[in-house]
Amino acid sequence: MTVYQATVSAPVNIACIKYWGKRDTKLILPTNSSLSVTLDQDHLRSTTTSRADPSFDKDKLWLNGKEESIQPGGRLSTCISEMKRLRASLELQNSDLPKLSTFPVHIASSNNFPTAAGLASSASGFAALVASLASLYELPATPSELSLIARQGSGSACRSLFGGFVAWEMGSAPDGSDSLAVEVAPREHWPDIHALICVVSDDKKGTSSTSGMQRTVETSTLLQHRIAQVVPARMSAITKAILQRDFPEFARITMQDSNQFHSVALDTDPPIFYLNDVSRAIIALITEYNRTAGTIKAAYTYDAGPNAVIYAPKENIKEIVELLLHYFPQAEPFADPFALGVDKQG
Ligand code: 2P0
Repeated sequence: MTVYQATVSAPVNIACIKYWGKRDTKLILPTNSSLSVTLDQDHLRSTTTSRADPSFDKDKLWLNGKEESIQPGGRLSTCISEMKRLRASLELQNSDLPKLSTFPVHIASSNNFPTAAGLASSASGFAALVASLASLYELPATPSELSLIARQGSGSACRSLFGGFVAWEMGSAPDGSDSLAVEVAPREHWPDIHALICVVSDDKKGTSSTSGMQRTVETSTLLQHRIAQVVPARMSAITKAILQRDFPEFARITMQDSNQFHSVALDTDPPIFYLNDVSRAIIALITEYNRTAGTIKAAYTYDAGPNAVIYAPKENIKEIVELLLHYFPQAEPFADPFALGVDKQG
């Protein structure tokens, strides 16, 4: 008997221009475009195996070994049914194909990074889920086409379908057909940039991204300014900086955008605080490091939590790790820098 099964993994991505706000919560259409770097270390990935079998009684999903319910109409269910729809249209074109679209699927997904790393797993998780179903169904879809579906699982997931430097173009179509991820530059274009993940706290965050960003959309006037006046120019400027491998410019924009994202969180009613005192001390340290160097040698960025991600050219990583360990000697996780690219120690 033929076994229909596929296993695919997808990496974590960290945004330089932040996604924060939806104009359509069901389709997950953002209020602004965003841009990220996909981390290419083997140990920061979600791996998903999908299997289709007519003997299964229904679709099921296991996350890190624990079964999760698939709510009808929910994000998981949407991604699975969209992928089945693509398979069904392929089967219509080629009647020799087995009718996998009619079989229930069992999906098992796991992350190889500890939850303690404080990294959101929804981006890599939904990207891996969609990629594994695309492989199972042998869909001739491009990463951008798959990103349309991963986006409906979790917005940031659409960017994890590509490696390297990736933009999520917000699009304007009401049906979301042009809200997708595109490659800005492959990883090989700029292998010198590394990322250092500094675990400040592994506590579960107080406000989830999904509910936090909606509160921001409903209450923050600063967000409206950000959407209209700030992000479009930053998207062009950072794309240019990436294409020109201009680190100081890339870093300046990345830090400004992290700061503005946390400002719109603070401008939300009631306010949302993701940074803590240690996060702010790291911002001060990197600022001082750059000031004394007379040039920008490192960029910090923070997502919906207190943990820092520091982007820097490879040659600066060792110095930055030593600096962090000097000022935060108790912060043992700094000793394990996750380098982007060629090696673990930067
Ligand atoms: C980002 N974040 O661009 C931003 C920066 C957090 C801060 O994408 O509701 O988990 O699933 O679409 O993708 C977090 O948002 O939210 C996020 P949903 P998601 O990476």
